[in-house]
Amino acid sequence: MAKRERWGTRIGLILAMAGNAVGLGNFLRFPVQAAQNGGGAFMIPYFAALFLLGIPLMWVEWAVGRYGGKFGHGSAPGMFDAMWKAPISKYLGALGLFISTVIMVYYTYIESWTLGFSFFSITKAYFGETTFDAMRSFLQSYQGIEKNYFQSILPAYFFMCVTLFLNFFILYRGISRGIEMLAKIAMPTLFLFAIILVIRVVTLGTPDPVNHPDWNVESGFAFIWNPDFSKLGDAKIWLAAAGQIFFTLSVGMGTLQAYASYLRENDDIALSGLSTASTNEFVEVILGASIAIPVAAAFFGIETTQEIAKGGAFNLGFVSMPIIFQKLPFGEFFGFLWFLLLFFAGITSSVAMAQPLIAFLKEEFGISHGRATALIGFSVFIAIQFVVFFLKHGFLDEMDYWAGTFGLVLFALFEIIIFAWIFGMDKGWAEITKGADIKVPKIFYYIIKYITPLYLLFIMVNWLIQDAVPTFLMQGVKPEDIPYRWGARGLMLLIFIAIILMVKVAWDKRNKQNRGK
Ligand code: LEU
Repeated sequence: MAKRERWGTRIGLILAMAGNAVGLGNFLRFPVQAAQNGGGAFMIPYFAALFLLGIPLMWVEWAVGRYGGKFGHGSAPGMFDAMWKAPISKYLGALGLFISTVIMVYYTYIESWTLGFSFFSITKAYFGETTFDAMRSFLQSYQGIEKNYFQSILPAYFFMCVTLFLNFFILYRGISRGIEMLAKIAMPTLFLFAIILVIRVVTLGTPDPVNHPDWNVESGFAFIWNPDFSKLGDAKIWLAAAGQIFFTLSVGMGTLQAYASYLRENDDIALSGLSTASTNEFVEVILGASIAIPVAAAFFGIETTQEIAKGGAFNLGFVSMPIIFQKLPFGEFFGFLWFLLLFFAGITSSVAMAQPLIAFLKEEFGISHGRATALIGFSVFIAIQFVVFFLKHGFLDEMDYWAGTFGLVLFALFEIIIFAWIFGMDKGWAEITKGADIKVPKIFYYIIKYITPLYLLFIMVNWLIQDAVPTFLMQGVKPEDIPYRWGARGLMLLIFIAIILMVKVAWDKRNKQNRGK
């Protein structure tokens, strides 16, 4: 077996894992989800999901990854196959490869907007667009949806190319010289930028005491942190909270496992996994929660902030934030920090999403690192064209729904059943605690074995009853978008079939070789 790459240092590994988890989800998705789901009402199911789904799955995925790595596998098909010798297991693993690949395609495009907008901040390009309509129109003309400030999609296309190039350049340099190095630079910078922004936000007070004495940062914090028990009966909020935990921690997509596969057999995973989850949560609920919502509450009031959040995932980050920057002294500088912070958060996540596929091509097909990276870079470049040009028709939303919301839960359900019930919880527990630098509370043995799978099952059943049919039939989708949405499904199906076929070919080849021996 060829010698596998390794992480250079422990701190590098933890930063890379934290970089994988900390992403646009922490700064953009989280505030929007919290605001859409009633602020304080959201946080209770959120923490429940963190302790019953997020942290247990974090440990499981590190264990699955380190175990698979022992057999030379950095992607889910091989990992599942190592834990469960049944023909189907590698195909269930293929789902993991599919999810990370699809997310990579649309996520890098959003990430590239942040790079663009950091440039537009420092050059004050959007200064003068001071109303919601004007700023929305700026964003939409950048995205090629209308013609206004930008007459073509070229600037967006340019930043997309730069972003893709940077991603694949880092991936080309490999685990420790590429991904680890990036994390060592990007993560501390991200922290610094976030802290500067938080300080700026909390010192804002009440920007307009005469006309709007109750519009202030405190009201924003109160909105998020005053628990609201009245809405706990609403299943939607529980599902949204679980979805956010999945997305933000990067569980259920095969990327944490891929990173963990570069550990040595006796390296700790208990403490490292917990550190990763804690770092992510610190960034999300302390830093992420202290920027977009409080600042919007101070300038627009809580009601409008909730309206903004309801207007979609990008309204808060790309529309309302730039309006606020224009009201601040040195706003161009704070805007630059905000969007560059998002870019760093994004790129440390997007490289993780390509890693399983790279590992797959190298390990299961014997393709060289350079060629595997180039091949995937090229494929992502082709696929991203659809996202860029059909953005207006919901292409990105469709991919985000099936891969980034639904797929994660389904994959995690398969994974935990294989880990806790087929591989077996006793062996699984031994894996999690092997080499551990902390004592993992025994209660997690039972949580992983019973509660997490049941919780996931509950989510799936709820989805089947409530959402499956209307979503599948695209109820509520604009009629003119339906063909494009089907197009997105077609593209995803194509990617899925391609991955399944590759898995089949790789295993057929391997079986033949084994028989020949
Ligand atoms: N965990 C990442 C984030 O919070 C997302 C994931 C899809 C890579 O942005």
